[in-house]
Parts: sequence; C-alpha cells; structure tokens
Amino acid sequence: MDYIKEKLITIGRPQAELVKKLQKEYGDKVIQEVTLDQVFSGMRGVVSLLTCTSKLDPEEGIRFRGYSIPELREKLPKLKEDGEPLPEGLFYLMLLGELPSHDDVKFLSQNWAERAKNIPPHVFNVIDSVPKSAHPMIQFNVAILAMSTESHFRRAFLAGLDKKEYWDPMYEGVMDLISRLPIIAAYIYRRVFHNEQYIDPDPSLDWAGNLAHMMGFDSEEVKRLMRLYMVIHADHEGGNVSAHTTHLVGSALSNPYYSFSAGMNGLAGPLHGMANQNVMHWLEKMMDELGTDSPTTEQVREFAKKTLDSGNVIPGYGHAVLRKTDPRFTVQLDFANKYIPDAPLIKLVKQVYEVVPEILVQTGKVKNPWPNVDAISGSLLSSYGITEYPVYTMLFGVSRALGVLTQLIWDRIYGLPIERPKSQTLDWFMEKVGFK
Ligand code: AMX
Repeated sequence: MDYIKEKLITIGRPQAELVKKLQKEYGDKVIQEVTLDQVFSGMRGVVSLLTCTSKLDPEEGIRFRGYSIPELREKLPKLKEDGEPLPEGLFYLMLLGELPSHDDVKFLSQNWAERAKNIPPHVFNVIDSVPKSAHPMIQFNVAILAMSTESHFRRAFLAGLDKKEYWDPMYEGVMDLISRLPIIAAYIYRRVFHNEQYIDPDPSLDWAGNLAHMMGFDSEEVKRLMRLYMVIHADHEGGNVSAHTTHLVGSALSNPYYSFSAGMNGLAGPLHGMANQNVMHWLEKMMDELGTDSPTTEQVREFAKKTLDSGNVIPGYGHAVLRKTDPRFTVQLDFANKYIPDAPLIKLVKQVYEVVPEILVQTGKVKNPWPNVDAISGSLLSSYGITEYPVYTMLFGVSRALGVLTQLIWDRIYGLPIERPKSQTLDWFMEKVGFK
C-alpha cells in the first residue's frame, strides 16, 4: 500500500465513524427549511450534499479545504519559486486535508507517470473510430468509458469485497484514471488539430507540464499556464453539475470511469463547462460583425446589448452561487497582466469586463452580473497559441477530475448510500402551498 493511501485511511476511518455517529445521534435535527421557489429554481441553496474537498462562498469564491486560490498559489509546492502551484499538490490537499511537501508532490508526479503507462490499446481504437469532426468532449468521454474495462472497483465488487473496503479499489481506479487523462486529452488534441502527429509522454515531467508537452507546447510559459489552469478548475464544491453528477452516479456504486464520464456529459453543457468555448465564439462573432480585432468599448457595449436583446445569455458571466467576480477570473487576469499585458484578446476581455456587469444589472433579473472562470480562460489559452476552442472544455474536464474523483473516494470512505431524493407532481406542490 502506498503511503498516501495508508495516510488516507488512517484519517478516513475516524471521519467515517464521525459521520455515522452524527447521523445516529443527531439524525432528526432540522437543518433547513425548503421553499417552493428553491425547488422550482434548480434547488438553489438547498443543502443536501456532504462534500469535503472544497466549499464555495458566494462573496469570496472557492476554498479548497479552507484555502483560497491566492493562498494556494503561495503555499502549494511549485517547481520554481516564481512558477504556479502543481495540481498534484492540490490533489493531495483535497484528499488528505493537509498541505503537501515537495516530496509528496514528487511522489504523486512519479506515481501518476507510472500508472499512465498502461492505457490499453482499445481505448485509442475507440477514439479513432469516432469521426475527427466529433466534438473533443465526445471523444474524451468515449475514451473514459472505454477505460472502464480496467476498473479495479468493478472487479473487487464482483469478487465480493466487504463494503467497508470499497474505498480501496476506488482509490486505485481514481489514481489510474487521473494519471491517464492528460494522455487521452493530448491524443485527441493532436488527432483532431495536428494531423495525428502524436507526442510521447515524458515521465520526468509533472502531470500538467506533461499535458502541455504532449499537446506540443514545450515552453515553460505554457507549462506554467497549464499548471494554473489545472489548479483553478479542479473543484467548485459538490452541487455544480459535473461534481453532483459524478457523485450521484457513483452512489449507485458505479465505477469511477462510469461516474466521471457522467459528470463530463454535464460539463459539456453550454451553461457549465462549455461556456469557455462559447465565450470565444461570442468574442469572435463580435470581431467579425464589427469588422475589427480591436473594437471600441462603446462597440463592445452595443454588441453585448444586442446579444441580450436576441434572447441569449452572455457567456462567461453570471453564476448560480457566486455573487462577486470569480477569483478564478481574477487570478487569470493577474497572470495575463503579469506575462502578456498587451495581448489583444486580453484587452478585449478587459473591455467586456468594463461594460457587461452594468448591462446585466440593468436587466433587473441577473443575480450575479460578474465574470466567472470562463470569461477569460479561453482568451488566455488562445494568447499562448492553444487557439483551438473546442478543446477548452476537455482541458476543464481533465482538471475537474482532481476534485470530483477525490470526493468519490471519500464518498466510499464515508459509506454514503445510493442517492434518492423525492419528487412530487405539480398537483402536490399546488396543494402543499394552498394554491387556489
Ligand atoms: N447573460 C444573460 N442572462 C443571464 C446571464 C448572462 N450571463 N446570467 C443569468 N442570466 C439570466 C438567466 O438566464 C435568468 O433568466 P430567465 O429568468 O429569463 O430564465 C435570470 O438571469 C436569472 O438567472 P440567475 O439566477 O442569475 O442565474 P442562474 O443561477 O439561473 O444561472 C448561469 C447561472 C451560470 C447558468 C447563468 O448565469 C448563465 O447562463 N451564464 C452564462 C453561461 C456561463 O457563463 N456559464 C458558466 C458558469 C460557470 C461554469 O459552470 N463553468
């Protein structure tokens, strides 16, 4: 057993006991009242999930095991002092609840590089059988499902493993799956956009650095950006579509591949992860229609208004929980201001930021007029030469694996049951509220 796994279960067993005790002794305590409005508006604010990896504050944004993004940038191990934190470190933090050392991060980089060596050939055959024109998220997802032939969890379940031990094969499957996602994503990227000129992984590199390398970007700058991208997209507490779906499907004891694949289908929706690609289409359409790459701020304002008037949302703005500018937006803007302040797309992102919140406020209905993570991520990637918009959501997905799959291990440590909320008919709701 590797030492991280050993540490995990040493921490995990008492936590699992605590959850059981809490439920047994306080199970009948009322924690919240739910209104009809909450049910009809996508269960906003309804507390119904136990998630330990991260927590989202509407004003402050995401905290991973208590640490904000600026704190992570300061405290997580980096390869170079002025670089960005390694996603391996964030995984360690989310899994074990404590900050890793440089050695811990190195262990994970090496462990994942080793595990990534054994992707079965049929996975690539499955990708190759899908038309290149299919969206990368389709190709990514069929590859994830195809890898489930390797599931430790499925094998252990069939062999009759004691359910208290389910966390163990789940950990193995999650580690395998996370280790392999960069190879899968880079394969799809090179297949679709670089004429099948594949680049071998370099096992001496870190997980995100290797992804940049296999995509064909060997500069330190792109590796640095990839590390940041992988850290900030990793988790956003338990109720967002990709996290909730992964957790829900996992509650049926589906293996990590089935569970994560389900989450990725949710990430592919335009209101969730696909927004990063749609922001780029929106900016491109703006430049096309205006016939210029550097529109005036007034022109940007008019274009944004036109988008709203035509009954469309402005992608990259708004959020179901956040009520301030997303710190994941701010950190990317800081990064851009530091390294590429004059990039034309970054200038455009800033112009949009200047005018869109005010326009959204004027609608009188948008609860959060501020930018989210997707308002800038594509422009940043594109400014560094990763210009193929359809891969942006897939890169988001590679990162999101870190959080949602860590939580899946914890779900099995806690021994959470199959999820099954109650639904009611419209008549029931009408009767309940006394509708006349
Ligand atoms: N542009 C235009 N209208 C918007 C808007 C935006 N960016 N954000 C919200 N609205 C509208 C909603 O469509 C809704 O209109 P309706 O009453 O006519 O149906 C109204 O404002 C109230 O919505 P809300 O309570 O403020 O937001 P929500 O919780 O229902 O939805 C979100 C949140 C993110 C889906 C929404 O803000 C949106 O569609 N944003 C654009 C897409 C986007 O950027 N998604 C990425 C989110 C982050 C992520 O998951 N990656």
